[in-house]
Amino acid sequence: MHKHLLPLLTAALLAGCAQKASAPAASTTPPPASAEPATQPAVPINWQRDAEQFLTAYSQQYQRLYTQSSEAEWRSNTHIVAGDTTNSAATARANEAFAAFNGSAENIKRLRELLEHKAELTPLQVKQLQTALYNAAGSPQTVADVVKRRIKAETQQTEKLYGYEYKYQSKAVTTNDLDRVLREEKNPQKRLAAWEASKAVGPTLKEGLLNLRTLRNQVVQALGYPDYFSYQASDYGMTREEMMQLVRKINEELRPLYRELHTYARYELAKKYGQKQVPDYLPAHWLPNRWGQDWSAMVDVKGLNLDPILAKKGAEWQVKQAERFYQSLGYPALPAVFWEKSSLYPLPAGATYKKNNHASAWHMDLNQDVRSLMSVEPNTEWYETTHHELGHIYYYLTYTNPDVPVLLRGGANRAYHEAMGSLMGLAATQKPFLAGLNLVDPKTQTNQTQTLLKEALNYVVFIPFASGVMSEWENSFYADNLSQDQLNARWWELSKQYQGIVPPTARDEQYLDPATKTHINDDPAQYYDYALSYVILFQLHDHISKHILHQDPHATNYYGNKEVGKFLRDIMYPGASADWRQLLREKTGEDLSARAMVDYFQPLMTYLKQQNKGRKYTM
Ligand code: X8Z
Ligand code: ZN
Repeated sequence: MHKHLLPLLTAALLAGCAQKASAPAASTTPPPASAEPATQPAVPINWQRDAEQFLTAYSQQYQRLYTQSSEAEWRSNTHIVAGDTTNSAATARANEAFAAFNGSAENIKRLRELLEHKAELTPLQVKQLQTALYNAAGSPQTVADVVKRRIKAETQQTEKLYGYEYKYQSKAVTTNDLDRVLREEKNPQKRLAAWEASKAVGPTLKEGLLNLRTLRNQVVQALGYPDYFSYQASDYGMTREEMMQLVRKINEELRPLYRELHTYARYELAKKYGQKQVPDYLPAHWLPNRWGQDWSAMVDVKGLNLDPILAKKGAEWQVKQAERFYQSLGYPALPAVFWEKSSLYPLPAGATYKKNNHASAWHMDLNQDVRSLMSVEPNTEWYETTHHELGHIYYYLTYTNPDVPVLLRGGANRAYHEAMGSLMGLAATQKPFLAGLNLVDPKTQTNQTQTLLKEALNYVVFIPFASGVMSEWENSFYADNLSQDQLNARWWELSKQYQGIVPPTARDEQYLDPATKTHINDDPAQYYDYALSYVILFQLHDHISKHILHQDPHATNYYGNKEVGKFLRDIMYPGASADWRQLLREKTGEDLSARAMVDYFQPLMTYLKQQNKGRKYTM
């Protein structure tokens, strides 16, 4: 694959020696001692100009190979045919080419060389070079064979996960079907069967996941990272320990509220399922979500139930409505390519192929080709997810501008990227918003405490899952080399400790329940992004409500407010060229903190304590 690199590197090296300095920063720097023979007049190297030339050529190649990789991945995730190897072979080829470029020894050498002259470069150049070096560590060609095996194993793992045929009541079903049972079914036996069906994919992924752990760790170790978890945390400018400390702190801050919710849920669900004994820990199949990460379907707020409204409007309406919301804030209409090339809805019955049914958003070419992969059905969960995905899409479109170089077309950090659309999802479920759009009757009295409870069952309940179970498990898995005969035991140990959830029946090591979560397989060691994104989301929402809209954060209507749009666009615009800590401080006046999230739900504490009076607390 070096054929792509040679012209580029030659150009960069030639430029490095032949031209005169012009920028002031560089002209004050003496040339390296070995650069010129003593007899020649010393021509100072213009590091800024050299870096610029290198980055221009590098970025062009990067964008081209990135696009080819995206196209192949898109195909692999939207057309999964059991036993077919054409897609996976093409994807492996494209990803290998991209990896070979990113991790090429020549590029790494040049990046390091330029970064040695950091002081003479512009901050924007330094950021780009650091990003390129970070990318290189994902696929260093000093261990080309390991990288190649990782790529192959990753493609296979995704195909296995999404090619899997789930069975419930001896019929083939989708995960949407199983999720519906878990949201709506009252019969505990049927719930148990659906929950177990949703976990049946786990064991098929065990060998692949263990192999991926080794390969992922080995790849980043080649450039000096201790393990894959540390590598992912370094993207925030943090060590693994710092990241774990941060997510543990967030978890502790929300723990008192979670404890109340947990107690409440045990008693309410026991009642609902006709159980006389209230269990100390929640059986996993009682909860309206496969992993117990969102319990909001437990509560119906009279007058605010979106499901019947959405059912009438249909799946397409939700995507269009989400677009309208963004447009109302001043964002542009989605480009034609989004509608032409996205895969937004479940496959028709009888399709001869499968697709990745977890929602995602794609910036195909780091330019205008943006797409989303979803399986939207008309219900509250997908309504929020649709807003979430369009948040990614509008983030892509906003930082695709002349001031943001290709290499920095990413979020201020990964959590920002997750926060934007989730924020819009929250805003799009608040009563004044829904009333303004005539989706609910503004005159109907609705219960504010029930509304807040439903929100807590979504946002608060998520925290111990994301910052506790997922992050701790992956930390053990990648950094502490969790023993392969402890994988499931550790998972359930953490679920009990953080979520207060236990498996319905013994789940020994023949199962691999963590692997049923897509991110464990294809978005590794980054799930704390979502925990942090919720924290940031509430910080942004708090600021928007109080300082832009002058509305109660519990009852806002963002719709049509151009100032809100400007606030969000200003955060999105610089992409990863911004310093994420500085940006948060600038925009909200605060450092990253669960303060706003805790405040938002504080009114619920009194209510829950009252409800839980006399009940046994077990966490
Ligand atoms: O995975 C996602 C997004 C990916 S773009 C749909 N989320 C997490 C999950 O589903 O587990 C959003 C919130 C949590
Ligand atoms: Zn997302």
